[in-house]
Amino acid sequence: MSDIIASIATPKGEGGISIIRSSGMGSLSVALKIFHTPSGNPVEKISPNIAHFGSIYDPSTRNCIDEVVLTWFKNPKSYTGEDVVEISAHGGTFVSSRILGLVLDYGARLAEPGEFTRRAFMNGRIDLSQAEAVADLISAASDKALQAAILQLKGRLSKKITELYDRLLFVLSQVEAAIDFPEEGLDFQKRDSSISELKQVREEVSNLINTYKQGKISRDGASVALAGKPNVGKSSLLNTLLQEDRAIVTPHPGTTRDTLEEKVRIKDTHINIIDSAGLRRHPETIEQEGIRRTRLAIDNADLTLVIFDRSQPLDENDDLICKEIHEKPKLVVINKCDLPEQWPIEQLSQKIETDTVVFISAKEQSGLDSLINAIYSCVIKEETNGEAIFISRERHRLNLVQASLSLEKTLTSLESQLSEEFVAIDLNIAMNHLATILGKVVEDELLDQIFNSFCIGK
Ligand SMILES: Nc1nc2c(ncn2[C@@H]2O[C@H](COP(=O)(O)OP(=O)(O)OP(=O)(O)O)[C@@H](O)[C@H]2O)c(=O)[nH]1
Ligand SMILES: [Mg+2]
Repeated sequence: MSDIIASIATPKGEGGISIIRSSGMGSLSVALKIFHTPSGNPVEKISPNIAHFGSIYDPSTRNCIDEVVLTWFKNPKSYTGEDVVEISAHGGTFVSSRILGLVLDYGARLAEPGEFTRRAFMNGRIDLSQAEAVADLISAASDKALQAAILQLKGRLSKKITELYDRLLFVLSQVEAAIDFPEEGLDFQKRDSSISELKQVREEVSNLINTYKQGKISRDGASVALAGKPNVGKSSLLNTLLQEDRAIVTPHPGTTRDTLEEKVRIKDTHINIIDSAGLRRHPETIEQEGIRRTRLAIDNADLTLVIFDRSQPLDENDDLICKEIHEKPKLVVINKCDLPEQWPIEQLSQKIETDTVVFISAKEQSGLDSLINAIYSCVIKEETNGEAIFISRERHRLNLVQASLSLEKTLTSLESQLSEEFVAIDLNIAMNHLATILGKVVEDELLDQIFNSFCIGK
């Protein structure tokens, strides 16, 4: 039996309402020690799922502390699957921590981060991928991220993984029957149909793996690096996209020394835009570290905006950036188009692919719509429809890759007529990897890692 946990479920600070939430067997009796009718009498009857208006009293002083609304969610029909009590108090920092203090004094203990959701998982209300979706939903910063999280929370991914698992289980049952009755073995027909089923499952697993890059972009946003020689207007562009003076801009080349990352929402998604030191040959010592960081940002970016200054002749530093960015996903941006042009665009096409070029003025804020459209179509490769199932977490990808490798081995064993024992071992490993995604087989350490990233009260 689990103990009673409690915490303030709403964010720190002052607000309209603060919710003190508790969960566990006996959480209602704890609440009823401090919750009374509006006139201060003990409450005789509480019904589940109904908001009850009343007052919180400190039993030691008989002082009224707040007027609140209490709701009891009776197990198993609650977020955690246990008895859950939510006290909605006035949203003051002191009053809510005072009420929490009373709940703790009368039998609860403070919840760890994510412990409510962890209990929901332990009690089978949700599986592990759905628990992860709760965290994703809370941190979602765009419609795309929100949609990805809600589909996962509603069990879209779990359903697919369960379906694949069950199909493997069916194959395994045939293989195990052959192990149990060796005189019969896997007859030709069953071996053939198992091979074809395993191939189909492997195909579906690899389709899911292929959704990772776009799924991750939906969840976390794409990372977009700004690159170019010093003074082309990288920081000005960052500020323009953010609509605030975030980065320092000066007329002196070499102003930005460190990387600076900010979130910008574009359409239904968001990007993490990274401004950094301009690349140039023969940098001063102090610039070298900045340039190392720029290269790192470009290496890790989903897209790099390669920026050129239209108002100054192209030089060896522009050549340097063209060379370095050669193989990377990029979008060419010509800045300072408000000033007289110093070179024809053809001059650039000899140095870098210029299929899509966007002309802007970061200073005058012109060309921004085209830039935003171009960034969007570079990072969002295909429009995912509402039905699409995709993965967005590295943990899921790794398990699917492992499952796929084990399926490969299973198929090789089956095709080369190896003994059924070998087939069963690899098939079991593949199934275990799928089960790990759902949290059916999972180490405490992994659970700690997942739930510790939650906020307290969730
Ligand atoms: N006329 C004009 N000036 C611009 C434009 N964009 C930037 N500038 C100016 O160019 C100078 C350099 O701009 P920054 O944004 O600091 O350039 P940067 O690429 O970040 O430079 P570093 O940090 O030194 O690498 C500043 O004086 C800006 O006001 C533009 O579109 N038009
Ligand atoms: Mg700068």
